[in-house]
Amino acid sequence: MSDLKPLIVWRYHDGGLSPNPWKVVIFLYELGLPWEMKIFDRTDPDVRDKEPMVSLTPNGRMPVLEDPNNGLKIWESGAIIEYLIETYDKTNRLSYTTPRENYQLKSWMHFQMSGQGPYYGQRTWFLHLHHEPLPSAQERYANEVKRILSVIDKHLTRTQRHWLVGDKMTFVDLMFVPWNTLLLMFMMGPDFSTEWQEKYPRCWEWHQRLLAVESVRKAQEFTQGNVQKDPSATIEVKSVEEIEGR
Ligand SMILES: N[C@@H](CCC(=O)N[C@@H](CS)C(=O)NCC(=O)O)C(=O)O
Repeated sequence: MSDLKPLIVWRYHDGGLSPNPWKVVIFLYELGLPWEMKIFDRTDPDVRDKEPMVSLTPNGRMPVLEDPNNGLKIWESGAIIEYLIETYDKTNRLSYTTPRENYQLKSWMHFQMSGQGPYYGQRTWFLHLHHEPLPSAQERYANEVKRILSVIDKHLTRTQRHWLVGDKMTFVDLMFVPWNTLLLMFMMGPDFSTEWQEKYPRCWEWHQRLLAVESVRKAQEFTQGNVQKDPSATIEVKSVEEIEGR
């Protein structure tokens, strides 16, 4: 893949912890692709109405991927990951082509995109960003986070497998990592690790297995390295315990 031109991932200037761009970075490392990151300044109120954003995405949310090897521009992290797998995982190392497994992969991919991402995002919003405290909304999304973990835990318990689909790590396992990593950082707080291990042990072990994967470690180092390099963009959040009065 050394003759490839570097792929470009766009994200906002927001401390680098945005889970959806982070998710794409895992795949760029995992597939051994050359890449670079470009950053939009979200303090510019017109950034979404100007070039290059208007040609990249109609939605104004990140990530966006540009592939200079064929001129494609793709938005929505799930679509980006499907593209990377279909284009650059030529040996299907991270996927299956058999119909049963292929559609199971799609089911987990859509569950990550429509279940985990939005619910965890709302948990973050109502805990740290909403203009007034709304304990009922904070609680609803904390319960949804736990429900998502329990879905994964029950599945892994029932199948007695290490991974969500089949008997190898696939792209859908990797897709869940950034949001689950952020759970302990600022969505549920570090103390939640005890509840996670006790109530959802299979899910906890699966997440630990994923954290040990080289591409996951590299993507996390890259993400956290951005935060350290750029203290002005670090997200300042109160602790979960402080907000919930624990
Ligand atoms: N479903 C979209 C969600 C994209 C999204 O919400 N991205 C966040 C960063 S993780 C963003 O751009 N936020 C900026 C904003 O809300 O203004 C995807 O997975 O790509």
